[in-house]
Amino acid sequence: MNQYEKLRRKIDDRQALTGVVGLGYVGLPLAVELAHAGFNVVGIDVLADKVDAINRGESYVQDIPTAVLKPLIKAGKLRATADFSVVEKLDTINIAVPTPLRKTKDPDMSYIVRACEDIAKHFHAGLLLILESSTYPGTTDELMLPMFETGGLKVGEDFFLCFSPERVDPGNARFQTKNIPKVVGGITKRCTELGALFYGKALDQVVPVSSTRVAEMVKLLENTFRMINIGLVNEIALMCDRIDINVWEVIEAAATKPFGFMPFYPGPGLGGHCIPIDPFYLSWKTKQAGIEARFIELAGYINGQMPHFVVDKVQNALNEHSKPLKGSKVHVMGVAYKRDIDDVRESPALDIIHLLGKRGAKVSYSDPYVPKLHSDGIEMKAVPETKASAADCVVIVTDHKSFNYGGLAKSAKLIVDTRNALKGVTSEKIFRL
Ligand code: SAJ
Repeated sequence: MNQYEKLRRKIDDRQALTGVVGLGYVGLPLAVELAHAGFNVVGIDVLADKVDAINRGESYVQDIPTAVLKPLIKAGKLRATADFSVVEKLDTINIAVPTPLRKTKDPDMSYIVRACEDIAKHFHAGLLLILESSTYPGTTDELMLPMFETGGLKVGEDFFLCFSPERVDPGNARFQTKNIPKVVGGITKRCTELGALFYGKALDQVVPVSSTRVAEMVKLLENTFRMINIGLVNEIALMCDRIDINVWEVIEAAATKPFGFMPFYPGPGLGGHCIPIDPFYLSWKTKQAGIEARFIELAGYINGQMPHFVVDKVQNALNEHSKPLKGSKVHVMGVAYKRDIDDVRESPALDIIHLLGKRGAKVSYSDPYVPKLHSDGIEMKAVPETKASAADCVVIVTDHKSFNYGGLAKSAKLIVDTRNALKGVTSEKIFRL
């Protein structure tokens, strides 16, 4: 029996010992689904505190309650380690490590390279290896394949290599790892077959594609689509502001079109660990191939201008009340990159706070999900939202559902609303995007 047939059987019988490298908001939910499907799963992470928390059955990922994790740990279906030598016993490995951007907007491949180097030390025939981290097309075949096709091992015969984009949307109550269709593409047909068989054992729907590059590109199209449409609607907001049209009313009416339109909403800028990042993995790669990704660059520019636009709005609102921004108290409502989560990565609130400070404003913030802000040189503690009424101007940056918008509309002296959180409330003191 060859490696393909052996591994096919192990996966089919769920006897394959499964590894997940990177136990974050992607890796841990995947590990849990694989364990629920009956695989024996070993989570591998370089951070000891994550490994220890998981082995205590304590979840640190929003979408995986401890009540779901603990029984799997108790039953021995899932365990975590920082020791990569476990790879010698594994039959399958999913890699879900970060792929951030460097300050120069170039891909930071260091996490993928380190994970692959750690795996390569214990690599062996018979392994199915699947990269899930969002990255540029060509990563799997150009960067990973040569690291594993060594010592006579042949991909598609002795081991199997795939790419499968993660589509986790933290906090999404409707779509979680199990019911989000899973795209997977292999270096060879047999790689794709084994990847599809593997995911099919744990997830509701698998979408095999013809190659790793197609699978890599699928993810980038999905997130570039969002980033560019957000850039478009932000530009529409700048236009509407200039010709005094309520952009929110325009979008709401346009969204009644039952086909051929998808609403996006203007905002204070583009935050998060996917949308502002992934498109620049694509433009970095295509630039090497001699193609300028002009839409991505333009949308990146427009989205990047929104924090400046918001601070100008604050300055103009204060001006209407004969107050200079310099020396005024400005209170920021919400600093997470989007509503009802605690993640501040790439949050436009950070840029807005920086810009306000640079122009001499005295800045405070409230965010029930972010008690302390310790990022990008900002060291602040959240204050209760009731303090907003003491500010000369309040700026709603993240429209958490839990904020008391009615109370704010009554008590605040001035409000700049970047999210239409005060939809339908008319008042001289409210300035909208
Ligand atoms: N944003 C706008 N206007 C919009 C939509 C978003 O300004 O109309 C801003 C948000 O405030 C945020 C940023 O863009 O700062 C990104 O928001 P997002 O809704 O795209 O949320 P993310 O970053 O959590 O994106 C994730 C992505 N999921 C994956 O990459 C697996 C994305 O593909 C999902 O479509 C998105 O969640 C989602 O739909 O919630």
